[in-house]
Amino acid sequence: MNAKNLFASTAILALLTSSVAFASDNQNKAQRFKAELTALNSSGVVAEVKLKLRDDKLNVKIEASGLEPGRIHPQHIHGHDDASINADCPTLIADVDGDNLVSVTEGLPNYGPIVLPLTPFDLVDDEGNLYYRTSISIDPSQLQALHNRAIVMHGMSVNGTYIPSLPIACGQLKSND
Ligand SMILES: [Cu+2]
Repeated sequence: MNAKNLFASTAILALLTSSVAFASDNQNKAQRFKAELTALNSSGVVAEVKLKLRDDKLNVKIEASGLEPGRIHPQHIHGHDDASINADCPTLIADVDGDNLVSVTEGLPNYGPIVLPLTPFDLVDDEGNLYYRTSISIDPSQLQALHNRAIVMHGMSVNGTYIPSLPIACGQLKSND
């Protein structure tokens, strides 16, 4: 290898090394988000959700109260297909059929479809509290623009019938860095 080639390969090596260092810096930086959920459909449910996204791991913490004891309450990240549109939470104005409930479909114009289920869904304790921790492996491209997403919890009895899909709490995710 002559001096010119040696110089070129050293320069390329330096470039490679610096771009690798840059990539790993980016990868290791955790993004944190938080949502304060308020009740939907007069459920009385309040919840706080914290998310930490690093690389392909999403850590989820949920603390909720006022849930129906002994039930599984589906919980999801919701958002619009166009991730630049900010998902929000419906009010009773979203009740199209006039039954005084916002059904899961009536809320879709506000919070959009499910982006990611926060599974496993755990049983709620006898007092209606949920203290939830999980770590989900995800494809990071699935979770763009988390600051434009919302968390929705579901499941409540109406006139003695449990409706697992009925929205009971909702909150917008905000950056919590
Ligand atoms: Cu949902």
